[in-house]
Amino acid sequence: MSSAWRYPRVRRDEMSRDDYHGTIVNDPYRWLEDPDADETKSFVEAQNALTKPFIAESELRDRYHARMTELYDYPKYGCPFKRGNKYYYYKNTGLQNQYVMYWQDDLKSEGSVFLDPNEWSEDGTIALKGKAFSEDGSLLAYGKSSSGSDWLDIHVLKVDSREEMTDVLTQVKFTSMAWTHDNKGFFYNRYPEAGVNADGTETDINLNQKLYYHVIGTDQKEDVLCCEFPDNPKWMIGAEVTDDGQYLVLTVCEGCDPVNRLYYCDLSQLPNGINGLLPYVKLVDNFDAEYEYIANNGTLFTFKTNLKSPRYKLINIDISAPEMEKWTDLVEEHEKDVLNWAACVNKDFLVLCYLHDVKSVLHLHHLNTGARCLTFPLDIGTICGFSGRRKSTEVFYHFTSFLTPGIIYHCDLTKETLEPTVFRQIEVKGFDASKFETNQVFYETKDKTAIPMFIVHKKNLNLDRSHPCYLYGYGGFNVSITPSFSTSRLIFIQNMGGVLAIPNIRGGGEYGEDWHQAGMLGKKQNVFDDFHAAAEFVVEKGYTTSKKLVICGGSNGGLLVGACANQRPELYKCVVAHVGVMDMLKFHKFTIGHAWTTDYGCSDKKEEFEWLIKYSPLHNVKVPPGDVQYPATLLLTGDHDDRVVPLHSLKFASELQYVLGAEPKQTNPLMILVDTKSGHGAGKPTGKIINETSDIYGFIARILDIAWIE
Ligand code: X97
Repeated sequence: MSSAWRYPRVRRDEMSRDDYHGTIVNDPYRWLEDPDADETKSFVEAQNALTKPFIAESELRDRYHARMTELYDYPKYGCPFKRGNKYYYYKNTGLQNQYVMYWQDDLKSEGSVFLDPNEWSEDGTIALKGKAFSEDGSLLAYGKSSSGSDWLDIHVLKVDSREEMTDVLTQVKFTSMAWTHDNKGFFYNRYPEAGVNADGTETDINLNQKLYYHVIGTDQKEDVLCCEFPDNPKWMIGAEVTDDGQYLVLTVCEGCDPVNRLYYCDLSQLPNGINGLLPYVKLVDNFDAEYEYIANNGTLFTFKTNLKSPRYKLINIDISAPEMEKWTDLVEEHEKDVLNWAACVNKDFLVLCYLHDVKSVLHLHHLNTGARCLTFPLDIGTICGFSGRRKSTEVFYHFTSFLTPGIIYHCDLTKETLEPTVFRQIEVKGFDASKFETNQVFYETKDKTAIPMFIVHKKNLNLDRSHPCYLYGYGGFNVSITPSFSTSRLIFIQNMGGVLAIPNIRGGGEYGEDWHQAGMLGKKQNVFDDFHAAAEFVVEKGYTTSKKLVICGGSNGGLLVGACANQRPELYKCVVAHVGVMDMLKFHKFTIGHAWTTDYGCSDKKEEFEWLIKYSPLHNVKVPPGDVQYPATLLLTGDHDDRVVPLHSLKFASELQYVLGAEPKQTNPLMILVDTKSGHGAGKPTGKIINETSDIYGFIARILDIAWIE
């Protein structure tokens, strides 16, 4: 490989600096925070002009693209769900940009197309995001989002005729959609200030979310403001109508922690209907715990909660006698497993999904006593989809794992035997699971905590340090990384001879709220230590060497790999950071970044500034000692990413190139790829997914000098 790469000249503004509690911190690329400035646009162009040819010159990139296009071309299905008297399901025939919604009269008949987002744009960049059928199933409210933005417009469809109503609601983000059972309208959330003319390229902070009620057939201007918290601009409002239609349950949160206030409103007691701020009753008026509505029989409510129960449990609260002393446990917290979700089905049953050492376990319980009736048989893997309702007698659940593309099970709960049947098995032509194996190991991290890790590779692998390894992590926000099927990673394993390693590092939800809390705020370094230890494990056991070790992460995981590369450049050969949070001193100033202070803290506070400055990727780039160089780096972002705004990656790329780019020993490239009409990930069209994964593995192949294995 030639010596240093010729990086674009990037202006440093030495006058841009901030005073954090007496510490002056330079911010020389502040000008990159303006996405509309010509200088920013030129920067992006110049960077893409360096990165795109570098990847295009990777011999493997086009083969990867062809293989991915071939292998990904298999029909994908979601669980059927019943609304009104129809069944609906999502299906992608293989390479369609967006999943299509189908409907059918019964499970035996053929489905036909009900709603096809592929018709909304040529390039598949308009996606369906959120939906809610009216109680009688006659109307569908659904969200349309463009170019991957979190913003959506809500539209309404007449189900029978599939005619579009004139209703279009704008300025909508992080919304609920909850119909009143009279089918007249629904509750949704809107940002009155930031939402005007926003398209997802702006970076304006999202504050003062409000809850509105929209009556079908009326103009959005007439919508009724139902709930707002002007004294608490960060609060967000979740709204849900109970199964019996009588109550509106409000869950108020102020960020990403699993905690919320809990309010309700008896909709049957509004003499003039919904015509103004709702007279809600406060059941819980603090952020001590999370409460999620599961079911109610009149005034007796069941909630899923983590109140003094980091692994979650079900409790009953009679809202006619709401004193906390009278709350009772319906299903107690498990001693080890985490209660992931719960659903009420078939009148008085509950389906409970637990996580046991990062693998799903599914049970059926009685709603009235909480007692368990049965455990559904399940392989080792994840329940990634479920449908079932209180007023329905059947459930569907979708199982997946590293080597199982998907199995949808159906269970008729009226049958005595309760034997689930395979409703649909997803097949990938050209994929033979018997050639691969998955193992779960537990390794010891810096402070001796045991961390689980999944390792996937070809059968009979020699542990001779010869294999490229793709180490993926997330490590935050109570998010659990569970086994799932990935065509792109299987190609890496099969055709690039790779090993996939996924450690379930702290900060995630794999073992409940304790696991999450052990990797946040002042303990965030645990997350990086767990990841470094995972890397050391795969090297020590002979799966790979540091020279062939690639670390990858997206979003909070982009922060993870950025921080890890800074801390241990000698341990990693290559870093792929997707839509990462890189400026830990300023993330709270843009779009919804303020919601992440629950995990990260905030530089406005002196103590928390001290945590953040220690690991912020942007602020910790240095030339490694001796002859060590910085890992080859590929940053990726999208111009419509309004979750983690692109400026994080733009500024980090600039700093990497400035600090390391002129070092003669730095032969590993430090590059960034910025996609257009692309966002944080949700709703990404298949064509873009295939291009992006081909670029990433093309980059990896060029860095690691990997030859294609047929
Ligand atoms: C978010 O940033 C989501 C932002 C909006 N949002 C909240 N609370 C949520 C929500 O601030 O959607 C929430 C929902 C699920 C999980 C966590 C929070 C909410 C809104 C209304 C009612 C109830 C809850 N997220 C993080 C993210 O994208 C991770 C998970 C969701 N990050 C990007 C974190 C750092 C990088």
